[in-house]
Amino acid sequence: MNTTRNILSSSVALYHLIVMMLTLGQGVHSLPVPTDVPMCTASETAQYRLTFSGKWTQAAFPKQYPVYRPPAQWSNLIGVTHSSDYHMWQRNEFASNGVREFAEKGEAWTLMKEVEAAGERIQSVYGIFSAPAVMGGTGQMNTEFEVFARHSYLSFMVHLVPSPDWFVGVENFDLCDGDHWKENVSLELFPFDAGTDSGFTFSSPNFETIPQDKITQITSSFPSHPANSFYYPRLKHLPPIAKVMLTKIKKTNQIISLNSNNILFNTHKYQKYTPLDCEVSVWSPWGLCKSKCGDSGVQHRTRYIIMHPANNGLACPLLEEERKCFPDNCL
Ligand SMILES: [Ca+2]
Repeated sequence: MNTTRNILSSSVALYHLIVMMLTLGQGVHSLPVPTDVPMCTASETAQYRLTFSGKWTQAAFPKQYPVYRPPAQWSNLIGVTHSSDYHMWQRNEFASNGVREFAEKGEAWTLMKEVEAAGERIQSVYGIFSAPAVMGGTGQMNTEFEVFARHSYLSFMVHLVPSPDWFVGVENFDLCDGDHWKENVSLELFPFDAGTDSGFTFSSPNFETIPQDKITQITSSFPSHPANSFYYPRLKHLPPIAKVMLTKIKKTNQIISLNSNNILFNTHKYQKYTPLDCEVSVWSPWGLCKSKCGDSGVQHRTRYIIMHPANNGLACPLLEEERKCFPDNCL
């Protein structure tokens, strides 16, 4: 209900802060950077257009798909351009407080303060940018950013709404390739767990993880618990839940129209529809044995449907069973 409004108002505030920080960031690129990685010898700067596409459909992710309060959607995108010694987030490492707040609530303030502090302290961050939220599981957001030879790395995050502490993103992607800038890059994105909230499903109530876990990738079999919203034991791999396209553009203020026909996503690896098998409860205890005195009778037990099948998943088994019995007490 309020989520949409909160996302919108925070995105407006975010732009003001970003403008301020970019202003503060002037001159940062002239400061020394570490020399333990191959230097990027490409021309000084390059400008990119980033297109984020949500692929979070009910067809691909039928289990517990959030349809209301709030429906499946994406937060703002928060991105950073930086040198190799900075990490916005890293798999198998602990999330910072800023990453935690963003992964849990889509709130970017603390994260942006951390990025700003890193820029001042170790001169590893050149810029921070954002793209507006996507109101739906599918749909696109676009933004542009600039990289420098000394700050050629991109990292970003987008929070899944609703979710306990789940996000997608890119960690330390180098746009420089020796002496030139990469022209077109498309990356498939998969969900990550920030390790700070133990909720299993998209709409789980807050449940802080104590002690904090490391950031891990969520797969169709991990966490290995049937209650998890991404647990699909029939799938070897989850389909990508989002994609990002990075396209080098001419450094002008004109909007360059993207010819998306030139960029081939590798969609054929994945089924469009993820089968979801029926899940039923355990059997109830056997009921009363109904019979006439001296005769054998029948008794019943039942079970109920926990999850209805979807997309050609296995149908539900029988929900009621009967067997012969002999009454203990004959009146
Ligand atoms: Ca978690």
